[in-house]
This record gives sequence, structure tokens and C-alpha cells, in this order.
Amino acid sequence: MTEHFLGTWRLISSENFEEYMKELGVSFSQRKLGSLAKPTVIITRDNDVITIRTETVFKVNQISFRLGQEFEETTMDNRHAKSTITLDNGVLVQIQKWNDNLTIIKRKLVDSNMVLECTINDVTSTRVYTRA
Ligand code: DKA
Repeated sequence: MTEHFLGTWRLISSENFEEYMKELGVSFSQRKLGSLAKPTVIITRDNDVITIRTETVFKVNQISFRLGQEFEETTMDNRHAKSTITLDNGVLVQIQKWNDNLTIIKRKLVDSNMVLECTINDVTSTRVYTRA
């Protein structure tokens, strides 16, 4: 099921991302960079280990994980978080926790695009990636 996510993706649209980053607690300067960034996301799999590599002109971030197994990550904006990613009806659901905070990042395939829904509290950002 995860094979549909494999490949190289580039961002084509982004809604409400500034508000989402604000709610995450991202600093003003990082938010400006985050808003300008048009990431390329490369998703690969080696047996049961999935890797999501996010490349921007200012930073590269990479996570590797097994579905359902918690892992530690340092996010693009330098939060030290614990995440668990599961596959739920074809949707990759990432629960990311740090301090007493929680954000959910859902990745799903819609009309051959990869759509991210990033939610924290009552703020959701929708980001659409197409195959590069
Ligand atoms: C994405 O992969 C968005 C993932 C969330 C990034 C959070 C913070 C970035 C701040 C520079 O499209």
C-alpha cells in the first residue's frame, strides 16, 4: 500500500501554512523561510523501513521509520519530537509529540497528487505535492 507514496514529489500549493507554523511555535524568521520554501520530498522504502527526505534550499530533513513504531526526530524547525506513523485506509498518519504538544500530519493520494493535512489544535494547513 505504501508503494503509491514512493517517488519524488514537489510542492505545488499550500494553504494556511503560516498559521500552522505559528501554532507550532515556529519563530518569525523561520516562518518566513518556511513560507517561501517549495520543498522536494523523496519517499523511499527499504524492506519495512520507509524514508521521507524533505529538501529545501535552506535545509534538508530526513526521517526513517517502520509503520507503527515510535521514532525520534528533529524537525525542520528544530523541535525534538517523538513520532509514530501508521497506515490507516491508505492514509499515512503521523502523530508527532513534543513537550506537551501534538500535531497530526496526514499524507494521502488524491488524483495522483500527494496531499498533506497538517493539524495542530484547531489549525489545519493543506499542502499539495505533485510527482516531479
Ligand atoms: C511539509 O512536509 C510540511 C511539514 C511540516 C514542517 C513543519 C515546520 C517547518 C518550519 C520551517 O510540507
